[in-house]
Amino acid sequence: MKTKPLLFNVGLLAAAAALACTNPTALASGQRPNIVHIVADDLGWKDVGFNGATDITTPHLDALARGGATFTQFYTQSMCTPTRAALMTGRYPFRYGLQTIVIPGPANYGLDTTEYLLPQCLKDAGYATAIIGKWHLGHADFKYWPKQRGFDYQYGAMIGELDYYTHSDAGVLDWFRNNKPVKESGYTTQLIGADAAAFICRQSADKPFYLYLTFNAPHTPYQAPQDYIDRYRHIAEPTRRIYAGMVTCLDDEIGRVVAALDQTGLRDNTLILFHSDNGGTRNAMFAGQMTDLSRTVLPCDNGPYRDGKGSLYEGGSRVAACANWPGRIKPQTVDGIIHAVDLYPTFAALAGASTAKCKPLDGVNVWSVMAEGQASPRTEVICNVEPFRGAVRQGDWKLIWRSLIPTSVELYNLASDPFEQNNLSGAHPDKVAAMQERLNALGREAARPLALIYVASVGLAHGKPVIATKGGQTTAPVEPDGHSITDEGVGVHDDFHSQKSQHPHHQR
Ligand SMILES: [Ca+2]
Repeated sequence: MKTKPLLFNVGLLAAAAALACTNPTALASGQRPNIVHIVADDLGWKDVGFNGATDITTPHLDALARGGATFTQFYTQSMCTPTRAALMTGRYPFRYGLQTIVIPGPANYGLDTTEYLLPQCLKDAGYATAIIGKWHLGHADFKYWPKQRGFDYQYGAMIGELDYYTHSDAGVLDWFRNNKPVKESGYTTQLIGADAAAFICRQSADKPFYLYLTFNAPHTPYQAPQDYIDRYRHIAEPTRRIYAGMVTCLDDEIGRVVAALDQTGLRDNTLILFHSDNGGTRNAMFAGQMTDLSRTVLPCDNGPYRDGKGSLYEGGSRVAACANWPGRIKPQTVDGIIHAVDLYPTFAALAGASTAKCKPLDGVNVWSVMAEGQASPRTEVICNVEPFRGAVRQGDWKLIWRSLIPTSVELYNLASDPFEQNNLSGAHPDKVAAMQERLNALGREAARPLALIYVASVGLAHGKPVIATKGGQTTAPVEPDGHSITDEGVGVHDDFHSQKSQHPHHQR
């Protein structure tokens, strides 16, 4: 007799869901899938339950991972703008000048408008396209904005870092819907989740959609609703406590999106892919500008992987990732190598879209890797090519080359040494030389980094001289502990910076 009220409640819930989210014609199997592409921002590799987090709970992500594929070698670039450019173009960012750092707020450049972007490609194939969340591929000119680059619908931020409640950066509002400023209250993670669920409810079953759902969480500044922070009273370190709340809120909003797919009957014909855009921040230089780092212990945990965001070590670009599509993706752990550039041709193939308008793609179709765990067609990853450093992985071997003085060359065998502790460059001079030549060849064809051009133009502009005066000193133009753009280091210097912000969660 206990089941009767339960059934009644389930019926009520179903009726409420039907009212909230009606979808009259459910999709038949075999149709082109909807794609919900969820990107987290600066999430630590180990800060999800499915990668072994013990102090942060992510039940919705864990359920997606358990029912689908969990990826152990899913690579991105090591920072926001380069990764997002790789996703949108299917091409490495060194090809069009976005390989170095991110697009700064005051900068006026963006992703080359001659690139044929993923949303353009899918839209041309009949998909509805939406970006809900963060863009960070150009904001100073409308020609760079996502609505102008193939997205039918846009909601969220254009730049890289914003206050979760005021939705602004340095007093400038960075919150838009379809290019129009939006002034509203709310926590960005929850606003983004709610808007994504509403978008899904608006879709018709006869037109597939691509939803690029790019949360700014858990990027700096470290802010979370108090009730989420209160769930983590057992975490003593205050920033880690807030960060844990941010991650669980992100997880709840992903749960809301999955629920919307269930309610609309679209779940069975929807591929959900989740990944971070880069590793968790382990170096204060890459922690954004809104957080007082003198008072902050960097909270992200990349588990055993070396270093984090901004670095060419694995912690910078080997990210938490999983994919789920009931009946189509086999539940298992997948070890094949996947890179962010591979998503474009993979999604295009699923959508039946033509990539003929693309410039030469670096990405390859990895659907058999994702769905079946087959051997990956990708055997090489160009981690990055910059004028001052580069890294390449070929098979199990990875070369990290710092070309600044002092130079350094490191060679690791990731099969036997995935945490990059034993530099074997001295024992394999021929391999080092061949991999250096590969990077040099790519360097010769690389576009000049737009960030370096921008910074040089700002730094060398003829401005007001700064001269000390009697009885006082001028303000130093660069803070004593400041970094130059090329000071991020490759090799020993990365460790120097990251060790300054070591914390107990980070295990080597
Ligand atoms: Ca990021």
